[in-house]
Amino acid sequence: MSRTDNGQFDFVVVSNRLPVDRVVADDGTETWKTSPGGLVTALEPVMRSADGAWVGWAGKPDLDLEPFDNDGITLVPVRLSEGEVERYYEGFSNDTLWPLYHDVIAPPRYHREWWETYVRVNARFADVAASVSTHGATVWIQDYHLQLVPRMLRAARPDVTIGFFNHIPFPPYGIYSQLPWRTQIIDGLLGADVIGFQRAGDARNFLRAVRRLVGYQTTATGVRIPAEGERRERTVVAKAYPISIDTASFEELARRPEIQERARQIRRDLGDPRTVMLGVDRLDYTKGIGHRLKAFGELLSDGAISTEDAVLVQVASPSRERVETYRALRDEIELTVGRINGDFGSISRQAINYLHHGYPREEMVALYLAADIMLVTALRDGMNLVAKEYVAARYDEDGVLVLSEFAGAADELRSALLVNPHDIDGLKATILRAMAMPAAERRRRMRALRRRVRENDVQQWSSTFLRELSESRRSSDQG
Ligand code: GDG
Repeated sequence: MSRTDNGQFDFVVVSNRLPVDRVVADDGTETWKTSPGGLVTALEPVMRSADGAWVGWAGKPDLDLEPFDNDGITLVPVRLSEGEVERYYEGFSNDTLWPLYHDVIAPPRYHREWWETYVRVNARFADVAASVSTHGATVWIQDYHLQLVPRMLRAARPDVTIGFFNHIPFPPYGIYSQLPWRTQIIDGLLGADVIGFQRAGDARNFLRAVRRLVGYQTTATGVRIPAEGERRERTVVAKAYPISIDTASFEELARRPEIQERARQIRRDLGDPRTVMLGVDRLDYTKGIGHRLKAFGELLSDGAISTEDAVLVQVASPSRERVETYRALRDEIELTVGRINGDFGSISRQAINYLHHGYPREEMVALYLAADIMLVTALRDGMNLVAKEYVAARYDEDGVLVLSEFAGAADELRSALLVNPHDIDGLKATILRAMAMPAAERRRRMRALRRRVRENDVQQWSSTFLRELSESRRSSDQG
């Protein structure tokens, strides 16, 4: 695969955000820094060998930018105005689709103007993707912001092979059917050749919505779209491709002596309690941070644990702060943390170390190493990469992962202590069980978990998806 002279590429990734952040130096010069996400790590090797391009928004409104090169990858910016960011991104993506797809934990808001902007912006992404794709190119579209792009792109460019991956859950039909534009979204997605989901249950929910809304025949792993006019019958694959992390790089960081020293320092700074518990999440209502705090606070007030036994470190990285629901969540969480620390903390020791910051990955790994118990209590989560990162960092085969059954990761990480975070008594009992777990059981469980994250890392994920994408195209060309 190669790049042609007219700015077209054989492999094109399309996502809401480009995988870079703009950095403005003290002297005012602007540069771009690669944002260290798993997706970039997964796709970087493919991008380089294929000389691919990445289409997305640069993160600032009203920026007119030409395509540019960053670390050997061509980035193709899509311009969004201030109003489009408000309606398409903060509105329809993060205040309609996000809560709807996460079991309506927060109420989704339905606004026609948001939808209209979502359609317009999706059309712009599809236009840009079409203009940078060579004849017969492979285009991989990412996530819920861009669900209409597959159909729009297929209409403009029937020659390209189109993959779509949904990073968040796909909700049960009873919930999905609330969406006033439910049929348009299904039609949009069905423009793809392969639609990937995190869990088998998400794919099943999608297939049911297809049957109910457009009446096409489905199989266990796909949809048969009947011939119509000029158009031949074709099959769309819809199944689970659970995403993962760059396992080796987390383990490599964890083995560095300076990071291990930092982990020991963290424990000393916390006052060397017997048990350090850790939560790491974007500050999002889907992550169950409030449920975790409630369980921890009750264990302290019951006298089942004391701050001598256990402290909780909660990293809550800032997220979507312009959306009202997120501002309200921050207030609620910080009120709860303040109450618990006020009731149970002392001058020398706080019950909860609450950190509303983003940290470098090195610090995250030091935290993972410092934590005896990792608490992942999401109320609904596509996958939850934090759970996998904790496991990848624990090359010492110690540490206990408490994992919500509502996170996609629970399908794979069966040797974690699985919990229903709504069951506060159950969560409390599981935390106590984790605290008391004998070393041999911790090791047995952690070994099984580590086997899983080594077998299915993010390179494995992307190569499986892309292989099935090229096979699906080949079989529909022959069909
Ligand atoms: C969506 C889906 C799905 C967080 N704080 C810091 C930091 N992080 C990193 C974590 C992890 C990532 O961000 C978060 O990934 P999650 O999977 O936990 O959650 P979402 O952001 O909601 O991601 C999710 C994912 O897409 C992939 O498909 O698993 O279900 O919701 O990598 O480590 N990283 C650093 N500093 C921080 O403060 N460096």
